[in-house]
Amino acid sequence: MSFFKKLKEKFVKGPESEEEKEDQQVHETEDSDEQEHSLETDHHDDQDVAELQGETEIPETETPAEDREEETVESTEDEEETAETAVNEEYEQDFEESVAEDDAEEIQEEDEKESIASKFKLGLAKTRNSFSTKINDLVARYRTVDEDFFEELEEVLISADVGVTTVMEMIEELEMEVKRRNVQDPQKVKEIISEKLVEIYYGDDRAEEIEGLNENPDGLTVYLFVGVNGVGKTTTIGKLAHRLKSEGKNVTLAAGDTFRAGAIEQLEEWGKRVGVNVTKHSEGSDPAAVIYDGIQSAKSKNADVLICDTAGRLQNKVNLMNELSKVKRVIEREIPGAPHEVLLVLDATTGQNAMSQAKTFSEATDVSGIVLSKLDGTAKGGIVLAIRNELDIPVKLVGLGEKVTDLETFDAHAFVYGLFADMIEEYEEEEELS
Ligand SMILES: Nc1nc2c(ncn2[C@@H]2O[C@H](COP(=O)(O)OP(=O)(O)O)[C@@H](O)[C@H]2O)c(=O)[nH]1
Ligand SMILES: [Mg+2]
Repeated sequence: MSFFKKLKEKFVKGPESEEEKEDQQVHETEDSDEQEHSLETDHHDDQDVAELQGETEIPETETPAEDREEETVESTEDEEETAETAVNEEYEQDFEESVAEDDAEEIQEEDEKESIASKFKLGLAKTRNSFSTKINDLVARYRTVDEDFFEELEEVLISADVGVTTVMEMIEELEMEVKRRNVQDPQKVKEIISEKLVEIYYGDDRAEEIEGLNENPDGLTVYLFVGVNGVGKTTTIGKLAHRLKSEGKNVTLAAGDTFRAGAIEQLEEWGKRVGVNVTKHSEGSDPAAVIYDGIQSAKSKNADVLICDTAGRLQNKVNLMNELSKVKRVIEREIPGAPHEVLLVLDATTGQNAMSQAKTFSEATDVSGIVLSKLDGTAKGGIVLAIRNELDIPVKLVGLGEKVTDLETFDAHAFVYGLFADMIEEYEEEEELS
C-alpha cells in the first residue's frame, strides 16, 4: 500500500457528513486565530536563546514566563474555556447519538484519530508551510531525479534543522530506494521522503519501545522534569498533570524549582487550574527537601503519579550535576525503581542550542526521554529527527501550543502526517481522478 494512503487511513476520519465538515471548518478558523495569538509572543525567544547560551541571566523580575502571563493570562483562560466547552459539547453530542457501546467506542476511536492528526497538523503548520513550499518548488523544477536534485533536497532538509548526520543518512537511503523502485518522476519522491523520515526516526527500535511514558506497575510513578529556564518545564508539567488526571489518575506536583523567582507560584497556579495538589517550600530552599516532602505527601494521599519540577541552572555544570543527583538520590531511596522518567525539556525554537543542552544534561543525569516544547513556534521541526538520531534519546512528548491540551505523545507517523498533510490531501485528489 502507498505510504501516503497508509497515513491517511491511520489519521484521517472516514467520509464525513456536510454538517461535520462545516463544524470542522469553524474549528479550524478558531485554531488559526489561536496560532496568530501565540506568534505574538515570539519576541521572547531571543531573550530565551541568550539565556540558554548561558551567557546572560535574565533579571528575575522580568522572566519571559511572567511577562507573558501578565499580558495574556485572561485571554488564554477565555480561549481555553471556549475550547473546552466546544470539546465537551462535541462529546455530549457524540454520546447522545451512540446507541450501542460498540458505536461509542468506534466514535471515540475516530475522534482520537482525528484529534491527533489535526493537532500535529496545526502544531506543525509553520514547519509544514516552509518545508512543503520548498519541496514542491524543488520537485517542480526537476524533470528527473538526479544528483543535483538530491543535493538540493539535502539543503532543504538541513534548513529544517534535521541535522547534518541524519540528512546524510537520509539522502543515502533515498538514493537507494529511488534506484530500487526505479523512480524517475520527482513528484513520486515526496512520498518516499515521508516514508524514510519515519523509518529513520525509529531506526532499529519498535514504536512501542520508545513511545509513551514508563509507569510504575505497582505504586507511585515519579516523573522528574529537567531543563534550562524558559524551555517550558512548568507549562508541560501542568499540561501533563491535566492529561493524567483526565485519564482518571490521582496526580500531585512538587515545586522543586526553588531558585527562580515566581516559579513556585507558577506551578501552584497550574495546580489550581488543573485541580491537583502541589507540595512547596519557600523560595531558595533545598529542592531535594521539597521533593522528599512531595513523595511523602503523594504516598499519604495514595497518589498514582508525582511530577517534580526543578530549576535549570546551566551556568555551572558541577552545581547542576550535584543538585540533580541529590534530587535523584532522594527519589530512588524513597521509591525503588523511581524516577520512572527523567524528562529533559528542550525548546524546539532554539535549534542547535537545544542539541548542546541535551548533551550537557545527559552528562549531568540519565535522561530517559525528551519533551520537545514549542514545536508550534518553529519552522524547523526537523529538530525532532536530529535529537532522536544524533543523541539516541527518544522524544516522548511534544508541546504544540500554549493551551493545557496542547501536549501530545510523540508519534513519528503523526509527525510525518503533520509535515505532509497538504501533499497527502493532494495525493487523494489525484487518486480519485485516475
Ligand atoms: N507556543 C508554545 N509556547 C510554550 C509551549 N510550552 C511552553 N510555552 C511557553 O514558554 C514559556 C516558558 O514556559 P515555562 O513553563 O515557564 O518554562 P520553564 O522555565 O522551563 O518552567 C511560557 O510562556 C509558556 O507559555 C509550547 O508548546 N508552545
Ligand atoms: Mg518553571
